[in-house]
Amino acid sequence: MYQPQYEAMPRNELEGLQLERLRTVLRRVYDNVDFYRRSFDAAGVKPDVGSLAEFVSYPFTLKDDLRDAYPFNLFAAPLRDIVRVHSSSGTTGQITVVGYTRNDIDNWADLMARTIAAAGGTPDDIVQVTYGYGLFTGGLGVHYGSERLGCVTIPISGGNTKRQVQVLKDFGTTILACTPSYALLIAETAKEMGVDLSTTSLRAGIFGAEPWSENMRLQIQELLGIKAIDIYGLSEVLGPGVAAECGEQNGLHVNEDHFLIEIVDEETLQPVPDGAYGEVVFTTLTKEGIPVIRYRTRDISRIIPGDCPCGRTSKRMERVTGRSDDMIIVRGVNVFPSQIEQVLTGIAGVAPHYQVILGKKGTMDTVEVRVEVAPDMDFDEIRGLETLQRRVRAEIESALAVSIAVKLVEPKSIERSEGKAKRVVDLRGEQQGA
Ligand code: DLL
Repeated sequence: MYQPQYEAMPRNELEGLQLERLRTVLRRVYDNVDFYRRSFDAAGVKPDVGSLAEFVSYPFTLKDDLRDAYPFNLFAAPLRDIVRVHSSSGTTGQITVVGYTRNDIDNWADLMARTIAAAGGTPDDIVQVTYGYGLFTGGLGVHYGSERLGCVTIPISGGNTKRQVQVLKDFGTTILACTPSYALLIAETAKEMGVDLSTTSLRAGIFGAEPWSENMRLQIQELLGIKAIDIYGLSEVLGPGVAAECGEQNGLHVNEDHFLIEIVDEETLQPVPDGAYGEVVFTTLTKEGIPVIRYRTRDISRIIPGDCPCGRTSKRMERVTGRSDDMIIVRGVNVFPSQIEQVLTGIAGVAPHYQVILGKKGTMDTVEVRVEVAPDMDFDEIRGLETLQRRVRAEIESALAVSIAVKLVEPKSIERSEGKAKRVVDLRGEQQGA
C-alpha cells in the first residue's frame, strides 16, 4: 500500500478527517466563488456544516453549472495560483474547464501513485502511458503518478498502434495504461504483427475512462496475459485517481480522504443505503483550483457492502456500468451498452467489437446491435452465421429480458478507437420518418 496512513485509516478517524476537510472546502468556495455563495444562500445553508449527515441538505452542482461558468468562473483560487488546466472530453455542448493549483497537482500525483501501487506497481515497473496527453486528464494524470511512485514512465500517448506494440516489447513495459477498448486493439495489432504478448514483460493494465464489462476484463486478461485493473475518475472531480480497484478486483476503492461519495436516487435525489444503485455524487475535500460540491456525475453505481480483504478501509464502488445519459430504453426496459457487451463477450464466434445503433422507423425507435464475427469464423458460411445471429439474439433476450435486433458484421468493420470507444450511434435525427 502506498499510503496506508490514509488508505487503511480507521473509519471513525477517516470520517473525522472528512468533516474537517469538508468545512474547509465549504468555506473556501463560499468565500471565493459567486456561484456557491448564491446557491448556498438560496438553499439557506451555511458554509460551516455541523456533521456529514447534515451535508445532504446542501445543493447539488451540475455539469451545466460548469458549462455556464466557462472557462474559469468556478475557480476558487486566483489564476496566479493555477498551474495547469484540463478540460472534459464531453462529446456534446460547451466543454468544461478545470484548473489545478500546485497542491492539487501534488495530491493528484499521490492518488495516481496509490492507484498504480494498488494494481501491484512498484518502482521496478515500467509504465506505458497510452492515454491521450493534452486537455484530456488521462495521460498527464497517470504520468505524474507513475513518476511519483518511481516507475519508468513512457509518455507515448495514444495512437500509432504498431509503435505501441514495438515499444511495449522492446522497452519491457510491465504496466499498460489505456482505455479497455484500446487495450483490445493493441492485442489485435500485436497478433497481426506476430508478437505474442504473453512472452513480453507486460503483467498488468490500468484501464478506465469508459465502461467495460466483467467478460471484457476476462478477455483482455487472456489476450494480453495480464491482470486488468479498473480505474475510475472524471475531469470535473480530478481526472483518473478518484477510485480504483486493488488486486482483489472486486470494486473500486474510493479515495475518501480526498472525495466524499454519495449515491442518490435518480428521481428523488435522496441518498440511498449502501448496496443500492443510484447516481454517484462527489464532493472534493482537498481541491483548491476548482472544488466541486455535491457534483452529480450521471454515472450509475452502488457501494459494495462489507470489508475488502486487502485491508483498505475505504468504501468500494461497483464498476460503473454506464452513464444515465447512455442508457437506452427498449420498450420500457433500461439497458446499458455494457450489459449488452457482457452478453456478447460470453459468446464464442463473435468478437468483442460492437456498436448499438439507434434508428427510427416511422414514429418507432429501433435498436440494433452490430457485432463483428470472430476473425476465425467464415463470414461467407451463411447457415453458420444465421445460427450464430439467432443465438446472440436469444442470449441478449434471456439476459436482459428485451428483444433487440442483431446484425453480424465482418471482422474489422466496426471503427476502432484509440481513446474512448463510441458504443452508441444515434441515427434517429437522420432517419426521421424513414
Ligand atoms: O475519463 C478520466 C479518466 C482517465 C479515468 C483515465 C480513468 C482513466 P472524463 O473524460 O471527464 O474523465 O470522463 C469521465 O468517463 O463520468 C464515466 O462516465 C466514464 N468513466 C471514467 N472511468 C470509468 C470506468 C476521464 N473505469 C467519465 N468505468 C465518467 C466506467 C468510466 N466509466
